[in-house]
Amino acid sequence: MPIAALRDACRPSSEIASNIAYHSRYSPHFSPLKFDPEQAFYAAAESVRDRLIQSWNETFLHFHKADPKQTYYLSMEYLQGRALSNAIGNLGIRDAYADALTKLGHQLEKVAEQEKDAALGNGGLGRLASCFLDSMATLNLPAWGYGLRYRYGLFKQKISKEGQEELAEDWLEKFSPWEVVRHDIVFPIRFFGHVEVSPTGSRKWVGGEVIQALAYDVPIPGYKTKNTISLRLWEAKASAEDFNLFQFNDGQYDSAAQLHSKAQQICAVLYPGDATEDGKILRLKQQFFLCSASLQDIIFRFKERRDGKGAWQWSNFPDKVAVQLNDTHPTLAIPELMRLLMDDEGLGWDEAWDITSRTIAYTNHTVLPEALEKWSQSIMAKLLPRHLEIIKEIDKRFIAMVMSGSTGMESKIATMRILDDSNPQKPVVRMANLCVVSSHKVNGVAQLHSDILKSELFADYVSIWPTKFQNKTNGITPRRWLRFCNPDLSDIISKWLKTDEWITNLDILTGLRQFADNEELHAEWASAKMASKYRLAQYVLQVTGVTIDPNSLFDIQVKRIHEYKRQLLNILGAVYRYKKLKEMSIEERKKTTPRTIMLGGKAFATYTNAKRIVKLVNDVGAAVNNDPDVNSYLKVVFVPNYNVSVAEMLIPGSELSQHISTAGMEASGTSNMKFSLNGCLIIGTLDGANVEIREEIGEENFFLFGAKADEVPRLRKEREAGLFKTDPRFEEAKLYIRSGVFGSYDYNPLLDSLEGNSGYGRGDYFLVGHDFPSYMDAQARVDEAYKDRKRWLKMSILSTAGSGKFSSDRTIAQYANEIWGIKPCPAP
Ligand code: 26V
Repeated sequence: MPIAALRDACRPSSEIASNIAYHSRYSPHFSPLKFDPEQAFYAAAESVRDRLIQSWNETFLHFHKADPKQTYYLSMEYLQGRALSNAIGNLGIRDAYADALTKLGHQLEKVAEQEKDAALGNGGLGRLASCFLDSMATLNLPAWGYGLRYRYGLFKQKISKEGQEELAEDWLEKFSPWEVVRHDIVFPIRFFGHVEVSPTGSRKWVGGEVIQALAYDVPIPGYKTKNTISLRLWEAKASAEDFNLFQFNDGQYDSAAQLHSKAQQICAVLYPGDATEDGKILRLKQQFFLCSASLQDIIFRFKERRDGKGAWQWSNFPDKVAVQLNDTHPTLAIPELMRLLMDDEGLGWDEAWDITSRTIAYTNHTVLPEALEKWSQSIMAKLLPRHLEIIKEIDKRFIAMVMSGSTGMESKIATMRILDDSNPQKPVVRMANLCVVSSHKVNGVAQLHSDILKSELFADYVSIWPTKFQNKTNGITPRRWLRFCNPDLSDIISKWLKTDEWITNLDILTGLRQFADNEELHAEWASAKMASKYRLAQYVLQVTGVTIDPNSLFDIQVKRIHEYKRQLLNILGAVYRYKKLKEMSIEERKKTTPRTIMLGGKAFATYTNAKRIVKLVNDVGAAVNNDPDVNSYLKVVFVPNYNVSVAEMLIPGSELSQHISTAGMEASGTSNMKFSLNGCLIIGTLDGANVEIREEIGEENFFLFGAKADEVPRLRKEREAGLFKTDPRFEEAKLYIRSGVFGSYDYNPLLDSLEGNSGYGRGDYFLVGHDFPSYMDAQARVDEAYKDRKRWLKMSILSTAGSGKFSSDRTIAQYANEIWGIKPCPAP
């Protein structure tokens, strides 16, 4: 826009517009020559940030004075996505900002799109952490998030002829307006070195390299409340004393700044490759960096709040502090808290242990063996010598406890203990075992998953600690995942329920059930869905060049690419559908339900089969979409670079979503909840939270197929014994790909993973072949149901109506009451 208009806006016709204009003049992004959407974004964000900082300071002060018990959520991942729309939505000033930006010649949507996603995470676990922060703030809970400030977020996915390419995602390129650097909050973090024993027998970790952890705070506003909490992200830096000026002046530039470059490596990327020993050390460094910085900060705050309050005791620490470990990545918090209490504060083992185990609780997010962390003892001995000592002592005492005979579990020690020395060449520390032994509560993330933890993974511990294990079914924030991403549907819901209270009390969505057959609602519901489908079609055209038809059924599967999530099942189904369409007459084709199948998700860079799947989806898409015989009945699209913002676009426009993991393998899934909440129907297995979604929305509204979790072990055994009888449709689909219809890339290695009879990772371990026929039958039921528009709309309304349980407000309230023992503390 012209600069003159900016000047006009400064005449305070609206306080917000002039505030934005003010920031635009003083922001580092301002150019006297232009005020483009990008400048408008930074100026608007900074003006919102001012408000956030104010309520944030007030919240902090209130917590400080009220001194309630407080929760600290430790997570290596946060998938915050964009913050502008979320912040103005939560603050209830969205319309005011839209008007103000209009005055300045801009459209809020376009301005908001300028923001880069903060993608400091990988998948569901990271997004869960972000949904939790939103709920903690909204429920006025005294809670903080702690994480790492990665320089580069999760990689940007580019799709080329070769398949997936990974590019560094420079989310900080033009700085993030949402973080506040806290130069006053710095803690030293030690690595390597050795343990010194004093004449009195006390131990101290000394030497090695010391890197500084510097805090960056990101304010997290609650929905329509003053409470604004913190996500504190640590950045690693070396201090000036570590810069060797003498060496530098001598021309030894690299060695002069050695510690600086080591510090930079720590927060460079999320999940650096760990194939090499150096890679493993770097990952462990990251984990320890998060744990040590956060605990030093927590202890500092604990002491600060006790200051001047007369006598206080360390034994009260668990009455003031709850630490939640988001999976095993922050497990080192356990030995680090022990170390800080014993070596720095002078407590004895028993007292330190009592405090630590009453403070820490652990959430398990996966039962996949390859994702259960095991750290080499030799690496730990080098990097964290004192922590390995402490872990060994915890292990020793645990064994003694079990051997005392009172538990009756003596024979199970080998699998239950923390250290695994079974391979003398490579003894390891089992992080999940350390968590279970040291935490006061352990929880899974959906009922089925929690049951599996109790009956399989952690079964032996249950007899020792029957009350330690809990379930906390995951949830999603209804603000971001319905109110803000799907305003049309939200307005319809509020209109029919005659209230917008569902935004903070999602259970009242059940009120929609009484209107499930109402034709007026059907018309409004359908038109909101259609508008979202048009928006999505435009987006797909823009990012892939493929035109899709909003009148076709929009069928979406978006999630990390992994064999257990079975994107292969989806694409084999699409291939079979394609082949059948090709064989049909024109008249027959006209009777089918036209479909647009969309897939998206990132494959871990070193996960070869996952990358092959991405390539296959793209190759199938290229063939199908360019085949004039069938492309008005079927399209297959790979949506590149799936992230939070892309999800916000896809989910409102979805009609069918695939959650089709091998039963027992998906701990919960959370996108299933997002789709369902937005009136999308689910085709899925009885896995993770699908089970509960189906219970809530009604089995007649869920397209179920596939083996059940308790059948899977037997089916695998049968497969290994060569007893599996394949379905001709499954063979046909594989053969069709092998025949080269989808290009010259060699798909044999990928398809071979679905053949044979042996062992983990081979012989169709994920049971794609077994579930294929029932999957195809379920897909046929989908096609039929879609033809009956009334029935489909009813099912869609009932999906939304039954999604109330899956609010992260419910999840967080349960954590607060049943694990953390914290209460709301609303700022006045
Ligand atoms: C991570 C990785 C990373 C390297 C490649 C292999 C692999 C396999 C699994 C994982 C999962 C790590 C934990 C995780 O992200 N779990 C997810 O947590 C979500 C929130 O609870 C839950 O909804 C998902 O079902 C679960 O997979």
